[in-house]
Formats: sequence, structure tokens, C-alpha cells
Amino acid sequence: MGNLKNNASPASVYAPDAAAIIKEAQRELGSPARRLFGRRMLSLGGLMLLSGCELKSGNAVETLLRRVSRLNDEAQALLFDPHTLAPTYPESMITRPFPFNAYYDIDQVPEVDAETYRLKLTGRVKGKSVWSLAELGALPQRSQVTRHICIEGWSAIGKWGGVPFSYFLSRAEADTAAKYVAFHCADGYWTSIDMPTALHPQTLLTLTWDGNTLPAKYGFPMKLRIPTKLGYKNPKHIVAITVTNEFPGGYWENQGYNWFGGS
Ligand SMILES: Nc1nc2c(c(=O)[nH]1)N[C@H]1C(S)=C(S)[C@@H](COP(=O)(O)O)O[C@H]1N2
Ligand SMILES: [Mo]
Repeated sequence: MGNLKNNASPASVYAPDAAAIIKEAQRELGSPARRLFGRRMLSLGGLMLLSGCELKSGNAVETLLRRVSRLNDEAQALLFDPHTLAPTYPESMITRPFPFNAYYDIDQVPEVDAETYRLKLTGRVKGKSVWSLAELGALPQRSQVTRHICIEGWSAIGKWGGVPFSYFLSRAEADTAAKYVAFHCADGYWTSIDMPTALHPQTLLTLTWDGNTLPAKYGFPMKLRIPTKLGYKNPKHIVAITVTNEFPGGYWENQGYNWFGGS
């Protein structure tokens, strides 16, 4: 990101808190953008020229950066190869203890009752729309050891097991031509993904961690594990899933994290 730093001066001319804007720009213009533009990062000045925007107020900058981030989503969607697999690891490499992360402390983890729990499907779904844990557990299960990468700067290897999500979507007769799948969680968190990622062979609706029932801290009763996406795109404690053509956004995404969030 050196170029952004070196070209910090144009931003300071136009906007009051250049440092914050540059930091935001660095976050928004993550690695996929770097891949797209080669090693020549766009400076804020370059972005201004490209967009025809004058970065006079913080608000204009934010609007511009959001537009760039959406462009970044499109670029990542284009670069995403549904047949490319994320690396898998031997069980000996599993990170123990595995880190906990959420937008709250560990003592606030939601408690979901296994007996009364029901997963609800809404939106473009024709089949069974209410699922108990026993019904989900009776579907074919697979497990994989993959690396979870958090945008906050840590990663950890874990083993998750569950139902291939593409299989689940087809069993539920979901419209797999729809654009998005959104996830609503017991703790109020929500996120959404593109359909090609939902159908990716490594995207699993997981019920176990390390061979045992998913512990509360890791998302009981269910975490969507997507090894091709960053941690914040891996919802825990899912209670409802919506298949939709309306852009759903997400908890962190609506605060500026890039929506596609590929890893
Ligand atoms: N429901 C819910 N899901 C969530 C989050 C959250 O706060 N609530 N945080 C996300 C983030 S940022 C990360 S890094 C991972 C952390 O998962 P872990 O606790 O299993 O490490 O969960 C993701 N899914
Ligand atoms: Mo994260």
C-alpha cells in the first residue's frame, strides 16, 4: 500500500482528516484490487480523476470509497473461480485452542436451545422452509480442515463438518439463479454472499467443530463455513436464511468492510 501513503498529500488538501481517509482507502482497496490493478495502487488523486469526484468533504470521500468498494465486489466476483479450492490441511495443524471472535465478548455468546431451534428459509425457496437440527443432521455430512482468516489480522486452522450448502439449497428447492443468500443470526449479526460462493463445493452448513457438536462460542447450532471468504462472511448461530435478488448487505459490510470479502 506504499503508494497510497506516499500520495497522502492530495487528500489533505481536500479533506480535513486525511489520515482516517487514507486508512479507510487502504482497507477498502484490499488485496483483490491490488491483484486487479497489478502493483500500481490507485492514489486518492487517481480515484478523483477516475470518478470525476471532488473530495471536498468526508461524506463525498465515503460515497466515493463505497463506490470503489462495490467496484471491487464486481472485480472479485469476476475473478472468483467456482472450481478453485481453498487449501486444506492435515488435522495435526488444527489451531488449539481455536480463537473466538464476535462483535461482543465471549460471555455474551447467545444460547440457542437445540430442542426448540428451527432454521427458517425465506425468499426464493419453493421447498421445505423450516428445519430442525435432527433433520439437518440427517442430511449427508462432510468435513474439511481449512484456514479461517479474520480481517483483524489473525488466522487459524479448524475442522468443520456439516452439509454441503449447495446440496442443502437444492434439497430446499432454492432458486440458485438468484443473486444473493443472506444469513440472520441469533445474536443479531447478519451477512450475505453471492450465489456462486453459496454453491462452491467447500461451502458447508456446519454443525460440528473438531468432530463434536459446534460449541456455543463457535456458533452453535450452526456456522456457514466458507473457506474462500474472510471470517466476517462466515455467520455463526444462523437462525434464518433468505434467498434473494435484493442486495442484503451485512453487519460489518454496512460499516465499510468490503462486501465480497474474498480471502
Ligand atoms: N453471528 C455471528 N457470526 C459471526 C460473527 C459475529 O459477531 N456474530 N463474527 C464474524 C467474525 S468477524 C469472525 S472472525 C468469525 C469468528 O469465528 P470464531 O469465533 O469461530 O473464531 O465469526 C464471524 N461470524
Ligand atoms: Mo473476523
